Amino acid sequence: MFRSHWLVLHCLVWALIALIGRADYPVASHRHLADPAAMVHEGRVYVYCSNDDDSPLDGGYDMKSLVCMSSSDLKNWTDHGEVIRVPGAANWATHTWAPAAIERDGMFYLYFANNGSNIGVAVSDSPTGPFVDPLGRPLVTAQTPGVLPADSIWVFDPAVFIDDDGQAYLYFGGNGEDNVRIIRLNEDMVSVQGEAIKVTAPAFFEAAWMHERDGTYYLSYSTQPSAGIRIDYMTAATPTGPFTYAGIVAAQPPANNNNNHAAEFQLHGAWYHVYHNRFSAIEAGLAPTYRRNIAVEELTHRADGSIEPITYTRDGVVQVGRLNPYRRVEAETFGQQSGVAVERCAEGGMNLTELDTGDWVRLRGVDFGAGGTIEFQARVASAAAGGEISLHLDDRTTAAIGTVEVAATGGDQTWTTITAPVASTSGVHDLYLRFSGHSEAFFNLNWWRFTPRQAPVVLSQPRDLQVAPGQRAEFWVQSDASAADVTFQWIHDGVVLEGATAAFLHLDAVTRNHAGMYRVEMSNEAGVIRSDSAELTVVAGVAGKLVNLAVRAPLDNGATLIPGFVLSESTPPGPE
Ligand code: FUB
Repeated sequence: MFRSHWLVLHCLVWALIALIGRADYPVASHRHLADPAAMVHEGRVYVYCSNDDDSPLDGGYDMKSLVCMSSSDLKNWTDHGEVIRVPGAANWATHTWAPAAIERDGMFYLYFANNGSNIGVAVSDSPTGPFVDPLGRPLVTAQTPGVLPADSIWVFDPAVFIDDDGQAYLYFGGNGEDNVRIIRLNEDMVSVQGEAIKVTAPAFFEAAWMHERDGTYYLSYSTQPSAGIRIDYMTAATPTGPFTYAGIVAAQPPANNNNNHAAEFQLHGAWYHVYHNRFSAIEAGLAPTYRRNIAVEELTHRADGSIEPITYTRDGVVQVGRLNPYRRVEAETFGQQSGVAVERCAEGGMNLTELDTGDWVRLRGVDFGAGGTIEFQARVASAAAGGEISLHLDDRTTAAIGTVEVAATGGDQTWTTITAPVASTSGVHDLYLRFSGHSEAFFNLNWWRFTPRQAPVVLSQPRDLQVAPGQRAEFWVQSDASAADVTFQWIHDGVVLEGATAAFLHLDAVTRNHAGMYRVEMSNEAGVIRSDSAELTVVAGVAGKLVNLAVRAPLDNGATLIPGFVLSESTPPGPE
């Protein structure tokens, strides 16, 4: 019965793959990841996941590490590798399931489930770790005041949230509708305050998650198998309730199985839903139960604050930003791939490895600007006979715009930078890096970049924003200048903003004093360029503005064209 069920599903998925052509699904196809938790920090979303590649294929969730992926555009994802492994980083723990992470005062706190038994916390000064347990014991156990009494509670699946007043909360629990728990965290984020609060959620199974929007607190969770393993939600006017059941965030995803786990997050003004299913494993012909993968969809809040149930797509979300090829691009950043693997790099971060002839990575929406390219640089290491990287635009079978030869460097972590001339390229393209070589695993790639032909230009201008008092505003600019050369300086109504020296400008909790004209100056060796000015209007009861309109249209070559717009959200009238 179970086998025939999977056979039907397998056939359906293959039919789907044939239909979707070049779909962007899932987020990371070179790994198996599950239980995603999102943290947005400085214009990127960091998604922390259970590392399903730790588990035996034929059974048991034996994950002992957590992996982090991040993206600023939701199409190209950077693999940061394992950010914690136990028991090394927490010697009392045997497992790392279903994490959650948050930043406070420049430190990052990662909460994880030690299977269903208890919850630990680990700390780092970087969102990508390494994270280490500061306590030497779990943070929350069944003995934590307020967790019991409970009927067979799973003390797991933490979600962490900091409210506007600075109070932090941990949500957790599983296996029964009376088993949701909320406990306050102290300001140190590694100790709890008082007793856990008991919350009842209809058909609650696991995967609690909290997001707040316009003063409404959304507690989402996975329902029990008998209720369809959906992501349902409740709302409240405070982070601790009382909660009222409000409906469905997302049905059981296609190509999934016996659990569902999701998180909601806001990036560049729009909302998203990141979840797991078993698409990659089914596609690869693997037993899928313990080999999950993550995917992202847009999340829409209706005018009354309720959530529009997720529409599952096979092409993911509209790209929200372009990739700048003139700043160093980590090789472990890509949208799609075939045959590659990642590993820790002796120079820091990760590098691409296990390359075989025919392997490739695809970078989505690479903006070469108007000025054209002159050279390609790559940081490579090769213990073997070397090989080559060829560069292709829009399709991996198009004529190469350049090819760089890689010679042996003396070791697979002995790095050197090589260059090759490229045909001048401008405009926005998908970029394929295709690998070939003279032996197996012929070289490793740490990073790459293009050199522009002329002085930098602004690729994306900051846009006008209308924001209600107390809301967050975010301006963003992109130039084709290389990261190493360029310096940013934001200016508000002619006044230099101290410390505003990044491509993003975040203004938390805006007041009317923030209103006015914003521009950024970008300087490099070639001179200074000035962006257009964008206006920030601070007004209570901002009229409803378009959020996340995307139009999908099939193209002749099998790809899908998705022009999209992301504007600021509406805010109901109210006092300042
Ligand atoms: O990954 C192990 C468990 O599966 C998680 O803790 C649950 O949420 C379910 O996804």
